[in-house]
Amino acid sequence: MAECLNRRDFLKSAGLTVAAAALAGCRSLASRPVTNSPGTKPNFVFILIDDLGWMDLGFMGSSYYETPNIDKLAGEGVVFSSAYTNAPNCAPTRACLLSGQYTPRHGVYTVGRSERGPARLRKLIPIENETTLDPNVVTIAEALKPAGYVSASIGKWHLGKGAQSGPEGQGFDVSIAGSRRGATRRHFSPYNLENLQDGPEGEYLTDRLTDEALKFVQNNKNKPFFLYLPHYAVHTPIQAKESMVAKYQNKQPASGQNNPKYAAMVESVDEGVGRIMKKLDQLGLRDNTVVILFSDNGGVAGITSMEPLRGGKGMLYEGGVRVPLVVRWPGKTTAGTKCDVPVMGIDFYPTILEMAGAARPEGHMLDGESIVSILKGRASLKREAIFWHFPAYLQANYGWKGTWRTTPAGAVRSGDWKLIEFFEDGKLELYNLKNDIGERKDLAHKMPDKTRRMHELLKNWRKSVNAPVPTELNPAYRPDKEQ
Ligand SMILES: [Ca+2]
Repeated sequence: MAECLNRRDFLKSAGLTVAAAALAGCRSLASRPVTNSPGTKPNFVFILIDDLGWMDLGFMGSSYYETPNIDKLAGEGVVFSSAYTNAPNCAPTRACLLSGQYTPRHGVYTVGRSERGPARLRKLIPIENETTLDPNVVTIAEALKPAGYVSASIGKWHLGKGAQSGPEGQGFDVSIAGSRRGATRRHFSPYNLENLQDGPEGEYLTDRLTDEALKFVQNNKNKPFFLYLPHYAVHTPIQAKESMVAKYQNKQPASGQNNPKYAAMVESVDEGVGRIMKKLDQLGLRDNTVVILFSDNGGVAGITSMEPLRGGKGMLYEGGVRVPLVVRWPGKTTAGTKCDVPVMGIDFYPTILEMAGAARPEGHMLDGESIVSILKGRASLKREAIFWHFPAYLQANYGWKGTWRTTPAGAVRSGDWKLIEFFEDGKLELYNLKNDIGERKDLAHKMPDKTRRMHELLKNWRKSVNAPVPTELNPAYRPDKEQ
C-alpha cells in the first residue's frame, strides 16, 4: 500500500541500510530465522507504552533517548514505519485494540468528555463520548479463551472498572493496576492506584509493573498466555528515577528532544523490556513467544518531538497517530525486517487470533485485517484505506499554540495519500505523505479530483460504520466575545 517515507532517519540507528529498504511491502534485511516448537501455541506479550512518540526510540532515529533493549527487539523482529493508532489519544485507541473495531462501533471516541476547551469557541456540539467499553464487546482476551489461553492485563486500562467493565470483566484472568484512570498521579509508591497494592515507598511504577509481568509469565510458563502490559509510562506526570536522569542532563539535546526526566522514563520502560526478554530466555519461552511493542498515540508535543512529523498527541496529523511498532514472531518472521505497509491498532486482534490458530468470535465484527501475511514477507493487505473518526474537541496543552489540538475531524489514508476533514467548516486538507511526511503542503486546492475521491472514500466508510458527524451548532458559540 505504501512505502517508507523517511528511510534515512528511520533506519540510521538500526544498523539497517537505506539501500536495502523496501520500496513497498516488507523486505528482509538480514537472514536469521529462529525455530519454533511445532504444534505449540505461541504466547503473546503485548507491550503498550503510553504516549510514546514516533521518534522516541533509538532504532526509530532518536540520538537522545537510549533504548538498547527495544532496539535489540527491533533488530530481531519486524519494524513497521507506518503503524497507526486508531485515535490520537488513550482510551479510544485501547478500545479499538481490545475490540478490533473502529471507534464508531463502540462509541469510545476520546478521553472523558468530548466537550473540552472553551465553550464559546466550540462551533459545534460534539458527539457524546462513551468512557466505558461495553462489557458485551468480545475482547481479544475473550476470543483467545476458547483456544486455551490465560490472559493478564497489567497496567493502565482506562475503559471502565470492576467485574463488568474492568479487565476482569473483559476476559482477563489476571487484572492488575487497571481501572477507569487514564494516568497515575505518582510514578513512585505510594501510587494510590486501584487494583495495585502499594509497594515500598519510592518503588517505581514501571519497575513494579514489570515485576508483576515477570510473575505472570513465571506462573503460566506451561500454558499459552496473553500478557497485555499497558504501562502508565511515559504519560505525565513526568517522573523518573534520579539515578537515570543525570546522564541525560549532560547530554546534547537532539531534534527537539531535550527532557532528561522524560528520557529516563523511556529508559525505564526499555529496561523492563530487557527484563522480560531475559525472563523468556530463562524459561525457554523466547522462541515460542510473540512480542509486540506499540504506543497508544503520538508523543506529547512540548515534552518530546515527533519531527519530522507534524503535531503530536491529540491531533490527526501524523505526529498524533503514527507510532513505533515492532513485532517479533520467532520462526515466522525474519530478524531485521522492515515494513512500510500502513497497519493500525484494529489489526492486532485478527492477527493474534490467526497466530494463535483461534477462531474469530461469532457475531463480533472485526474491522482490522490480519497482518500475518505481511509479517511472513508475503503480499500486501487487501484494504484500500484506513480511517479515523474523532468527533470531539481537544484543547491545547503543554504550550501548544492556539486554542485547540483538534476540533472534530475525520481522516483517511490510502496509499501515499492522506485527507483530513474538519467538521466545523468542512475544510479538507490533502497531503502526499511520500513527498511530504510532515504534512506541510496542503494539496486540496491544487488537486480537486484527488481530494474529491479521497473525501468520497471517507464518507462511504463513515456510512458503512454509521459514524455520527456533529452538525448541531453550539448555542454558546461566541467567537467574537472576550473571555
Ligand atoms: Ca496515551
